[in-house]
Amino acid sequence: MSILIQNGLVVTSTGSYTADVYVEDGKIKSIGTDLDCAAETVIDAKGKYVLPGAIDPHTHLAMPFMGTFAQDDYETGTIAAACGGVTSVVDFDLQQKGESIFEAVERKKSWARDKVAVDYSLHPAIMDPRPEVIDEIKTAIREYGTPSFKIFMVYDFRVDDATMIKLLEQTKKYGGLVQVHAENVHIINHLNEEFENKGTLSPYYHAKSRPNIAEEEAVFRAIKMVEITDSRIYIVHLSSKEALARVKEARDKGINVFAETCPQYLLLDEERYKEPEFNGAKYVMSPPLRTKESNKALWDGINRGDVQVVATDHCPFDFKGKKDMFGTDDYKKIPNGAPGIETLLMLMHSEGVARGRISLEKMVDVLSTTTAKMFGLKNKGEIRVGKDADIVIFDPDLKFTITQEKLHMNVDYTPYEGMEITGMPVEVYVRGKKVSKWKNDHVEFVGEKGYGKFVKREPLIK
Ligand code: DUC
Ligand code: ZN
Ligand code: ZN
Repeated sequence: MSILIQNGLVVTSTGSYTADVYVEDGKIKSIGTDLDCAAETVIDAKGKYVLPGAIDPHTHLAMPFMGTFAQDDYETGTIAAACGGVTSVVDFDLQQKGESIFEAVERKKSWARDKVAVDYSLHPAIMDPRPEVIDEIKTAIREYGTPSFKIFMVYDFRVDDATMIKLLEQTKKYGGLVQVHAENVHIINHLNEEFENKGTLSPYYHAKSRPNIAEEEAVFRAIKMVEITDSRIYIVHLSSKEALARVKEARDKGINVFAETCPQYLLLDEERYKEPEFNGAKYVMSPPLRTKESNKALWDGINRGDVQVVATDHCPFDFKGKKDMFGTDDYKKIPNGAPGIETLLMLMHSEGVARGRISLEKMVDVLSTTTAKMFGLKNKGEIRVGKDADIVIFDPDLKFTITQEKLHMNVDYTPYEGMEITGMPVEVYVRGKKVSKWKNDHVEFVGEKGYGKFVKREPLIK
């Protein structure tokens, strides 16, 4: 199967240029002007961008959580990904009590098999850090192809600081990376108790129970563990300007701390929790939405390079039936999470590039190129000869109004309902196979479930 994409603007993380891109057998074979290659499919991309597919390294597909399951499984979640221009996902794989890392990885692979429509990999989340599990880190990095490990500083399945230190040491030794959900559990528990006593339990108090300082303290503590072990860490879903300041301060000192944020922390703010008729529950996620000041600080952090990756934390629960299942009288019982996998690229382009907040090249960097490097996806993340042909043909002028009906995520709402978008993917390819295309007024899935492959990732070098 061969494809010739003619005259598009090829965008890389460092520059953009007009060229033809020739794809054969799922790989980018050549790039140049006026390429003379006979191809089965020829695409006229004049006036369009040729982008590397976005990589979402933070998803919770089918994850059991807070008495229910995140609703998108590998089929619906990756169909939505394909329609949004996300060509690879790295999904969290929560190790269960008594499980080895190997068993956790095989279990989640079995959920993906026959269902997954784009390429994928897994980050094991260490929740039962028995000595043999700490030892298994080496094998996970070198043999399973899963060199990044998630830990939580909150929730019942959190790890303590001693375990964090052990994991930092192990990953440093063998070329892995610890990813941390950083919030201080004791601050949150204390405020939960206070709000319980006062009877202030509406969705707004979810945000108030998890203040910026809870994130800042945990980020600061995680950084100190990195400093003491001379290791490296990746902070997931950074949300507040105070926590970002701790990241910047550490990076300025040469400490290896990396940070990810998500569109919701760049674009939405805590006023959303005040929406009437329990609608604030749609935004109950952890960390919570912050203020406009934090939104702005995070865009600045991206431009300075203190935030290197933008991901989604895709973890959808229906508004009717899930968000309101137990939590109408108590924010603590509302399942935490929101949908986002399909809107990642359109939001970053429309709200980021089109509004002049970031450059086109920076968008490609934080959605694809640095993400691939950060997580050892060596054949992904760039329009470059030899890389997988994971390509988005993107029309920067195409208009779309976000509405749940036209999206594919298996959930009954989107936090961005009604938002006017400028710029949409018109054709999306995974290893040279078309998986989605624009038709009339929305993107349609044209791929195949089960086509996606598990990608064994490389060890990550310091
Ligand atoms: N936060 C969420 O909002 N959902 C899933 C897990 C998490 O940490
Ligand atoms: Zn998290
Ligand atoms: Zn998450």
